[in-house]
This record gives sequence, C-alpha cells and structure tokens, in this order.
Amino acid sequence: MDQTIKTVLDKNQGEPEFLQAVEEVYESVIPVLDKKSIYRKERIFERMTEPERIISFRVCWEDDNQDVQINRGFRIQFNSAIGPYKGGLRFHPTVNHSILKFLGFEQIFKNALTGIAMGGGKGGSDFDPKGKSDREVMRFCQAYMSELSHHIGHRIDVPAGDIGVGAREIGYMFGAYKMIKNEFSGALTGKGIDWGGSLIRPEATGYGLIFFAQYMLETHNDSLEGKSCLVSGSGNVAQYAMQKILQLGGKPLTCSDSSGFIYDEEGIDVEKLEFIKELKNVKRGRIKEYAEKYKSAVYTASEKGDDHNPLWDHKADCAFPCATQNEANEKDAENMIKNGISVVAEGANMPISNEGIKVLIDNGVMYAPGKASNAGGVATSGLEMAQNYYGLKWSADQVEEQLRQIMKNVHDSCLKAAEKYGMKGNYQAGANIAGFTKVADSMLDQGII
Ligand code: NDP
Ligand code: 2IT
Repeated sequence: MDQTIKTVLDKNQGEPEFLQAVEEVYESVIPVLDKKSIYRKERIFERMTEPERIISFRVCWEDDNQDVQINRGFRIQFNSAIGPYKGGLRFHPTVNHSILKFLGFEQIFKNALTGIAMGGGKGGSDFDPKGKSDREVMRFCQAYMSELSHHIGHRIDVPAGDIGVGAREIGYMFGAYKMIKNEFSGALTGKGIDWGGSLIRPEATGYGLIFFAQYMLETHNDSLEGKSCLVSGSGNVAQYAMQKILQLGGKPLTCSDSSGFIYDEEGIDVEKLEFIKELKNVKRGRIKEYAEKYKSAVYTASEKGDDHNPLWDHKADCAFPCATQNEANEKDAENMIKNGISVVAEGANMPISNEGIKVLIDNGVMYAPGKASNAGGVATSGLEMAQNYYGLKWSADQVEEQLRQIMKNVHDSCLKAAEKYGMKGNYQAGANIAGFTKVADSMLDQGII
C-alpha cells in the first residue's frame, strides 16, 4: 500500500464509512496522481481528506411529555476550494462522524461535477424524526438551528435536506434561522415555493438520476422505454425516480423502507405512486401498507443479519438503489447480474459496497456512482441559490431543462475523463477523476491552506 493512502487510513481508524469512500476515490485517481507529480508533492489527496472544519455541538430540547432530550448536532465544512460549503443535513439515529465525513467527502466531488461553484459540506444529527410529533420536530429544529445559525450563511455554507430532512424540517429550520439572524436570505435550499424555494428542487434528485440513466442507455442506442426497474427506498429520491421512470415509459417493480420492501409484479403505476407519496410524506406510514392495499404486491420484511438484500434478487433491466449507504453488497451485485440487470445508477450516496461495484463493472454492467448520478439534487439547490441571489423565479420547465442539461454535462464529463485515462465507458473512474482534478487544481492555485 502506498504512503498516501496509508497515512489517511491510519489517521481515520474507527471510521469505516469514511474510509470506504476515501478508498473508492483513491483507487480511481492513482493514475492522475502518477501522471501529475505536483499533486503528490503538494499532498493534495491528504489535504482533501482532512475536513477544513468540523463543528460538533449539543442540542437540547423538550419533548411532548416535557422530558428533556439531548442530541448531537454536527456540520462538517469539508472543502471550500471551488465555492461556499454546500450539502445536506441528515437526521437519523446512525449519524456520527464517520457517516458525515463520508457524505461530506463525496459531496466535494459531486458538487465539482455539477459545474456550479459549490464546495463540499454535510451535517445533521442523531435525532430520529420517526414517531415524533410535528411540534417535537419543530422544537428540535429550532434548538439545532440555534447553534448551526452561527456557522452558515448564503455565501458561507448552505445546507439542504437529506435522509430525515425534507420540506417540513427545512421550513422549521429556515424559520428559526430568520428569527435568530433577522435576515431573509438563501442560507438553506429546499425551501417552500412561496418563500424562496425553487420549482423542481423536490423532484430534482430522482429526476436527475433517471435522466442520467437515460443518457447511459443512449450510448448503447437504447432507452428506458419498456424497461423494468428495481428501486429501493420510498423517500424523496425514490419517489421522484419512480415518477420519471413512469414518464419515460419504464416500469418500477419494487420500493422499500428500513423495515422491508414490496415487489409488485404488475408494476407501480401513477396511481400507486400517489398512494406511496401520501403514505410516506403525509401519513408517515410504512411501505408494508402498500401490500395491504394492492394485492398484486408482496411484502418482505428485512431480516437482521441477512447476508444479502432480497430486493435485488428479482428479474429486471435496471436497478436504482435510492435508500442509504451499503444497501447492496457483492452478493447483491452477483444477484443483479444473474437476474439480467444491465444498468445500475445510484440515487443514494454509496449504496453499493466497493466489492459490489467491482463485480458490476467486471461483468460489463453499466454502473453510475452516486456522486455523478444523484448530482441533480445539489445542482438544483445551486439553481435555487442563483434565483435567491438575483431575486428571480424560474418556471418548472426552465428549471427542469437546466437540470437535464446539467445531468448531460455530468454524464459526458465522466465519459471524457475515463477515456482520457484509458478506461473508456467507466463512469466510476471518470466521475472520480473529473471531480478530483477540478478541486485539486483549484487547491493548487490557492496555495497551502
Ligand atoms: P428520505 O428520508 O426521504 O428517504 C430515505 C429512504 O431510505 C426511506 O425510505 C428510508 O426508510 C430508507 N432508509 C433510510 N435509512 C435506511 C436504513 N438504514 N436502512 C434501510 N432503509 C433506510 O431520504 P432521501 O430520499 O432524501 O435520501 C435517500 C438517499 O439519497 C440517501 O442516501 C441520501 O444521502 C441520498 N441523496 C439525497 C438527496 C436529496 O436531495 N434528498 C440528493 C442526493 C442523494 P425509513 O422510512 O424506514 O427510514
Ligand atoms: O447528497 C446530496 O447531494 C444531498 N443531500 C443534497 C444536497 C444539497 O445541498 O442539495
């Protein structure tokens, strides 16, 4: 093992998700580091893996029983070489330094790929919104923002949503930010349409993912029309991925939550998707209820300790993991191949293990890493920032057209970078190389900081 990666691995022991993300990028950029020796001399990779700032704080709030609750709040300002820190907030009990560092690290390259001037950041809390009343969520968000507000701003760091943070949470956090700072500005994205939000931001990650998959298929003179699709998750990304699959003539067969998944042999159509949206966004129910309503569907509960995820063990053409990190491993990748999957594009961040990715690529599956294929969310956040800054409001068609063009550019830059380094068609290598070189060159220009 060479010294560069060894230093990073040694320094970050006990942070498995972060190291997984670092190793994934490092493998791809070795040829770049070898070709341009100044990157190694200036220790660019080592500097990139060290966050510029980690903010860690206590969040105290009172629940509906008037009991005191204590959570941990974080914001990782990872890299500002190409713009202000930008990236989502995750509220989930598993949130810790390792998870947020992996997400913040990925965000650096993803944001660079969008072509918009945004640095990388991520934050969140181990707070679990599940089972909490709206008022409890509000009090938590206010308490969280009472500290976070000191560290963000529309030219400093602009958070948005991620797992457990949607329109409701952004609303409460924006309200708190405005009260604390006495300022109405675009310090958060994913805002409501009437108070500074952008049309198509809710749809953007899922739509962008499917545009990306469509561009991948087009390189083989193919399209999503008539393709059966396995989707995981049933939150923001999964819902709008399914919506765009349907608009392009494809057929979603599955979706899931952390308790289990449904397989609908007749396909999830527009009406069934509306049921899912209502179930997950309004009633905050479980995906199990889908199979109680639609008899064409079978529900399978997830089993703790299972060595694979049975959702991926169904015949289909495309797979779109849209739930969370490491939801598919090597065995799942083998199952995808056995079941005839030819396109895998990640909606979630790092949903497939590094071993799983290798299996897919070695077997000729067209594979897109999340930092490229889910970049539509943050890209549209960038469009929201631009509208806020100039006081503009673009129509849904205008935003969707820009999103489509950005996904095309991300797609093409992956292919171009991969080809330049002799790895034609390898989106993983291409995304890492294109994102890395842009940030690395900006860091070189700005000196040793
Ligand atoms: P949501 O909170 O809206 O939905 C998350 C979905 O994933 C839910 O169905 C949830 O199930 C499931 N899930 C969460 N944690 C786990 C777990 N540990 N095991 C199994 N299932 C789980 O989040 P998003 O849709 O916004 O995010 C999904 C993924 O997409 C994440 O990886 C996120 O980082 C990524 N992403 C999001 C973007 C965005 O704009 N929102 C942009 C780019 C990437 P349950 O309801 O049971 O928790
Ligand atoms: O992972 C991601 O790119 C997001 N959660 C969206 C970040 C953003 O700032 O819109």
